[in-house]
Amino acid sequence: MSKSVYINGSLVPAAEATVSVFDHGLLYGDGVFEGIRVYDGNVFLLQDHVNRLYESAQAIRLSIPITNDQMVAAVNDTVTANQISDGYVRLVVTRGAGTLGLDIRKTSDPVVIIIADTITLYPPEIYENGMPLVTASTIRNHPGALNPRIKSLNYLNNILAKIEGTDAGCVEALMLNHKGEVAECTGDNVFIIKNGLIRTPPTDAGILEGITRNTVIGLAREAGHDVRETALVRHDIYTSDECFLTGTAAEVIAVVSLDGRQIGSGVPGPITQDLRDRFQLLTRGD
Ligand code: PXG
Repeated sequence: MSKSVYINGSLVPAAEATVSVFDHGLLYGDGVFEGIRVYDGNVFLLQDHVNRLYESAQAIRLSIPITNDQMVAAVNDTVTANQISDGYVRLVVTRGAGTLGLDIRKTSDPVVIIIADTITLYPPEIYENGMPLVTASTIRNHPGALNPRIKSLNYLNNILAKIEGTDAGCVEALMLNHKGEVAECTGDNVFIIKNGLIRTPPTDAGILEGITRNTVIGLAREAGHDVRETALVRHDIYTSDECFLTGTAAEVIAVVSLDGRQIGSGVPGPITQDLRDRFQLLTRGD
């Protein structure tokens, strides 16, 4: 079956879904996006992702040309048209084509793109054994420069940190904020557990407010855990009993070392495993 992509109101064959070389999304990273999972034909937490997309757009003064409800319907239609039962949706809104200059008034209408595809996950061994992590020297964007709460098309900050992780043989990298505190990873949020208390950096640490993060906070509280959003430094991770990451692609994944320091017993911990099981139950019902 050939793939079809939604672009500006219609579903077209993938090869015909094109944008202008003058699109400010390409020229300047001027746009916003979302990555969403499809489990068993259901687009997981679609409304939350669409809401975050509109908030990101609002923050960069990008007016999305369709309503929130139309966006939800368009995502579902694209998933159905591509017969995706387990996969991934990429929602992109660019500023649109314009002149060679930064002025947003000189751009035409924004372009809305929805791609439904398969997803590449971390290798299963990393889920079984846990993930080693390194701290990148690239710090997370200063919130006063480009707020990490905006899921913008400009991901160079994350890409530079990811390169450092890859160079060190890691699939993720930890990013600190401008104050030297723990922010997040390049595409995942961070949690630690110490003496049963679960902690994760607050949104004002300069992070994306992850939808998986918020879901896992809810699941952990339901399970009777105390979860606090507090500033963390690397020492807190080095000395934690358990550490894990959350994200749309990763779901819940254990971290077993940071910068060569073993975390806890060096294997995925029991609370992490329980939260992973609860998350899987929520998404897949098994
Ligand atoms: N931090 C950052 C910087 C992210 O980009 C997360 C945390 C986790 O957020 P969610 O809402 O997913 O729990 C992200 C998410 C991709 C891709 O293809 C990236 C993300 C999600 C899905 C796909 O690069 N980033």
